[in-house]
Amino acid sequence: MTLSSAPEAAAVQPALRGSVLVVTIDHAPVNALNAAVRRGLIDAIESADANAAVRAVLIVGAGRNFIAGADIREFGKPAVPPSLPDVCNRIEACGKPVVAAIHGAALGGGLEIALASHYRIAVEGAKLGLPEVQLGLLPGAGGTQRTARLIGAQAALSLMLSGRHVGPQEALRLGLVDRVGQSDDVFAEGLAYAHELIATHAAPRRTKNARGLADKEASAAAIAAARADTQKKSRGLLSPLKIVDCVEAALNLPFDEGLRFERERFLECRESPQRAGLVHAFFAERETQKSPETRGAQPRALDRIGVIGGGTMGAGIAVALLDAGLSVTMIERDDASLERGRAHVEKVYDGLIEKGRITQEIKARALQRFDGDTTYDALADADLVIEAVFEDMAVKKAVFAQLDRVCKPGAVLATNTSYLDIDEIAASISRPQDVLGLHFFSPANIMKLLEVVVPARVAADVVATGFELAKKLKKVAVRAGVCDGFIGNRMLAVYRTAADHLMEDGASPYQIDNAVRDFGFPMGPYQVVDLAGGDIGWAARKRRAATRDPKARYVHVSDALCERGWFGQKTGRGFYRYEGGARAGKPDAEVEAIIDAERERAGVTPRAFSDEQIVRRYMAAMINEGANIVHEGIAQRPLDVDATLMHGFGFPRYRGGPMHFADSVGLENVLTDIREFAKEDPLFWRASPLIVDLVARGKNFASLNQAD
Ligand code: T1G
Repeated sequence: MTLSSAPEAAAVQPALRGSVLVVTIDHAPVNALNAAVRRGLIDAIESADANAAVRAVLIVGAGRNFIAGADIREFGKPAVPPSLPDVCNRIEACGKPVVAAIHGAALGGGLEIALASHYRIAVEGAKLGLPEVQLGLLPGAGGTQRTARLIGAQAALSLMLSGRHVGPQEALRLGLVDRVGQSDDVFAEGLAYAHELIATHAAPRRTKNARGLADKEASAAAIAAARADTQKKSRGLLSPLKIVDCVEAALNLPFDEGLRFERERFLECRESPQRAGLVHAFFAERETQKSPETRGAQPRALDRIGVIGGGTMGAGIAVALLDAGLSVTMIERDDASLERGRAHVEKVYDGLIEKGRITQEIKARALQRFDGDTTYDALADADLVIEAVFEDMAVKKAVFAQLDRVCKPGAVLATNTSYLDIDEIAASISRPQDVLGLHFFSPANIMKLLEVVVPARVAADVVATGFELAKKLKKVAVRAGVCDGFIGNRMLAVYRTAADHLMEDGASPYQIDNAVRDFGFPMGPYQVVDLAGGDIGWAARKRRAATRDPKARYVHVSDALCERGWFGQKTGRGFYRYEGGARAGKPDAEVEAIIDAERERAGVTPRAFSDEQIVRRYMAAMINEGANIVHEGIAQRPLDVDATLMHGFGFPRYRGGPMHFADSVGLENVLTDIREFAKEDPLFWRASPLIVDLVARGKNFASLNQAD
């Protein structure tokens, strides 16, 4: 019996090409720096130093990227030597000139490897950056020390605090790279550069000796400015201020002490719950793209798209499609409505121009791909049609009847409905297998979340088409089953009710908003109501009135405000007063008087709540409904709920979403809270069977996230 098996290609492949040792990193899918790659790099550099025939070293990545960074999947697991800082220090200490040739991503530890090299060349399409801050970390392999020395404190802080990617030309201007290749053949460009260095007898040029911090006064000023700005903006995040401290250490300490300073702070960040939350968010928003349908079916064509309706949603969806380079035909019922629809689209672009986000030219180019019509016949060759008309079943069915009549076989017919029964819409036409829910969030060209709602009879390739569209629109798509509110709005209704109960029991809406903002949301629930318009929730409550459990507690405060026409910002007052059209509202004594009257009517004796008590109830309600949604199969996994709440409802990313947060506080503790609250209101606080089962088995939500 032969034991041979195809040797797995080594993660790092050194090969001598003349007098250049070419070190190729080959670790799919993105050349992340796992233990094998780190080991292979050190061995390659050792061999270069030991071999007199080697006169230069060239480091290059196989596949589409140089190196994507440290292997994020290793965090939280026992460290395996060699550490990345050791690898970088070993590269920098090499006795032969080391060239890093960059294509695709050189991010985080990937850029740190390049910075530890002596010379750097990038080719078109390369993206360089230090995005560790987006993972709750900081560049922990010498990046804070070398980047500041190479490009100066201000540029280094801008790069590390934003986590943004820079292209080859900007990298050249900053001094991150020495050359930009003439061709996109990264290997040839890198080899040519290495030969040139040999021919000119170039010595190793160590970044730790770079003089970017020579102007101590300017550097100190840049650090002070960054610290002040970060204190204002970092909103509870741990790593940004530590990045500033590390750059200050680079200014004031010898290199090796600066490395030690950086390493201590990196480890503090790596062990923090914020890193765990942000890394979970990173993987969750990629895992949601995987569903049984996307694994098993090919998407249909997506070249010509129709949008029915030119209102706020229709226009926002049209802009999202145009921004993705797609062609859009908008259908409205008559010329005047169509003109209004086009004006809505133009208004979105003009707003972005006003903010300096885009140029007139980008708007003009986008509008070249936009046309409109008042007859459905214009959609005869559309690949996909998305309707965003009035939220009324009869209106939607009439639209789908027209689409059924004119659209070509195989066209995907999607509804943007927020809550109507998509199975009922699908059953109303001859091709239910082509009907899908694509639930955008307003403003549709900005909000990343797209709920792909899967009716019972839809074809798998239609669902795959919905996910493919999300990828083109650079949105986070989450698969949702059909129910009232799908995933996000269904949860919102429940945790908003929990807030209403707190309000009637004694907490003011202003205290609730403040507590929720301190938890990390950008706005509290009552600020959200005032922004979106209280009339929307009012209509939903009236719609649900017929099916609401009469025994369920019902707080009338919101209805009382709506009955007065106090819908929020658009009417100048809601829960808050917006004097002179101000966007920031002020608490309103009249609202508090209404709340007192409602408490009296309900026979409630108000009691005080701490912010911590408010957040525990708010989160317990959110987590419990999220568990029900997973239990019922409306969401595939807890991580799908996390991605939905983070990308559509402002859940703080560093907490990883409600289900990850529940695991971090302990599911048994959440269940204990729910059972405690159920003593006051057993109907509202019914523990989800999923939570009861997981706690009984000593499991958590993460155990349900494993790829099936
Ligand atoms: N580690 C492990 N897996 C990674 C990874 C990483 N760094 N980056 C991507 N993946 C996986 C990803 O989960 C997906 O897996 C597949 O690769 C394709 O990813 C010490 C500590 C590189 C621009 O933050 O920005 O270095 O779903 O869908 O659109 O200072 O991935 O196929 O199973 O995103 O072509 C810093 C993170 C790490 C870069 C490619 N680096 N990655 O985009 O593909 S911390 C980052 C990205 C660090 C040091 C510190 C992008 C990309 P699967 P993808 P893409």
